[in-house]
Amino acid sequence: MIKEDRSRRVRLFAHLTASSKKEAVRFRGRATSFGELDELSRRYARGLTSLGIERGDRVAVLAENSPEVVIALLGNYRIGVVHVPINPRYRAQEVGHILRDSGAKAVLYRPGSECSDVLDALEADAGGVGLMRIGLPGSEPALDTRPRDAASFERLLRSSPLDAMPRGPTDADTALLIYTSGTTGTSKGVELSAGAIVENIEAVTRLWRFGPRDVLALALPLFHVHGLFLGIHGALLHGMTTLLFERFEPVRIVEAFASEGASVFMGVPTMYVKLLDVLAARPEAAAALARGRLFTSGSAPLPADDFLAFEQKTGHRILERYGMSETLFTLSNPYEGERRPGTVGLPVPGCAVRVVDDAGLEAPDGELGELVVKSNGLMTRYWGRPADTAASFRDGWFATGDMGHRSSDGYVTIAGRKSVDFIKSGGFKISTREIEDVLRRHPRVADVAVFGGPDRVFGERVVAAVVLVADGVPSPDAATLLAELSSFAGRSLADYKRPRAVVVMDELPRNALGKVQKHLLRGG
Ligand code: MLC
Ligand code: AMP
Repeated sequence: MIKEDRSRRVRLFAHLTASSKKEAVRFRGRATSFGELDELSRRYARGLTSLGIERGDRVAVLAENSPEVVIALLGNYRIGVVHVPINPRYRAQEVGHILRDSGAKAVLYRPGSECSDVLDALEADAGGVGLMRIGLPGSEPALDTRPRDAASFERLLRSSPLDAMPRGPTDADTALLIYTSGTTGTSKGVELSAGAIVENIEAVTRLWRFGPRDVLALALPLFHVHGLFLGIHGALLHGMTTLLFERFEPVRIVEAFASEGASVFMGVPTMYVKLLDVLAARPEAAAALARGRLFTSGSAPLPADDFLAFEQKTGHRILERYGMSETLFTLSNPYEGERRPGTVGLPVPGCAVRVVDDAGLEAPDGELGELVVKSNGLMTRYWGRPADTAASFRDGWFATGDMGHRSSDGYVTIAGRKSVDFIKSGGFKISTREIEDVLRRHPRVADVAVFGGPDRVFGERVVAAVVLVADGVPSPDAATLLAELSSFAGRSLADYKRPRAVVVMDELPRNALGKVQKHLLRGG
């Protein structure tokens, strides 16, 4: 019989008991110790079980950052429930897709927030998606009797704790289902096992010398792999204290380094652009950030100019690394040794990277090709999409769709991507097709193509090229048209997917097969 391995999964829990008195999470001045995380996650797990939720079931978490999200994550790991984080900026169309596609049995949400309106709208529209609601503590009083809720989170925490780690879940079990935009209109669920997550996050964070004396300032959202895995899992695995923020405010990050003992910050490049603004306006901020041990960047390219400006102000060379929901983190600049601006460094231990040409042959040093990877953090599969899973591999290597080249000493530089059908804005991956499908429903729009234009703060911005309906009605001026289309898109899609610029055209440039040539739009 094959031994059911639990050895990596349990490493996430080691510090809950070994460092039980130590502060694990500080949030809005409130401290939760590792011991409290242990007890509360056991109670939550017991409470969830009493609602009939068991190993393999999916539980969605539609909420802003808070310690409750960490408690739910650990509780879900305990019983082998699949944690499905959802961006609380999402609108009903986006949330409904994830809830239906994942077949979630329950959703954690904050009553009284916009997310409750979204859940109400879904229920009214589709006659309910057949899931239990669990209300997180929030602005509304904690009522166990709220009509739509199966339970309140607080009531689950009043359950008696589970005695110990249940024997059920193994390292191979899917622990997280992370939805990521693809080149199609709807997002795909990426299944990640507990074993793969722990293996990869340990490899990266050991490289970065994470340790119990570090204090992590974390303002990344806990619904993507960057904040949830490198951030929360990294801190749990090393017994580090996390200063958790609901949202990113650069001044608060500076304060965390000035007076709250922060030593590590990880962010997307947009956060560094905003930190540089604070550094320019407040000279004392440089000394505060200079006290830190490590600053890392990822999820989108960090411009070399920002790397150099940050170094000039704070003395820190930002450590840039590369990753993806499907593979976790496969390339990183070294901790010791040269952190080379504009590059994502070398393969992480346990990962391998090749740059290949169209025929799948390794490209010579310095030549552009697609990055294909092997990773100790590789997804198990796309949830319910065997054809997509199979199509994403080439000769056993995961094809990332990112283009890049490798220097003679092994440093990889990312230089664009194969597909023009998605955009990375402020670290969020956005499907252009999803926005086109929505804009096409606008009465003025005859044809539309969405593409990524350059943006100083967000890296890329959403731009819509539109052909207007020829109905003799004079078209509005550019600003009015943009406001109209942007608010129209915002009714169905998260705010950051709204177009930030509109270009009106007589017709879209299409090739002989009818496909829009977006590279021509981007070029002009
Ligand atoms: C916010 N806005 C954005 C945006 N974020 N616009 C475009 N792109 C974005 N990413 C817009 C809002 O719509 C709003 O517009 C205005 O900015 C102010 O909103 P806000 O909420 O106050 O913005 P802010 O909090 O400053 O958000 C910026 C941010 C956020 C950088 C903190 O975008 C963010 O948390 N990004 C991180 C994403 C992430 O974690 N990615 C990791 C993916 S995993 P208006 O018009 O209403 O004013 C991955 C793998 C890997 O990629 O390797 O890591
Ligand atoms: P996601 O699907 O949200 O996990 O985003 C993964 C994508 O983010 C990758 O395929 C890259 O396109 C991009 N990405 C991540 N890290 C970097 C980086 N350091 N430089 C450039 N692009 C990056």
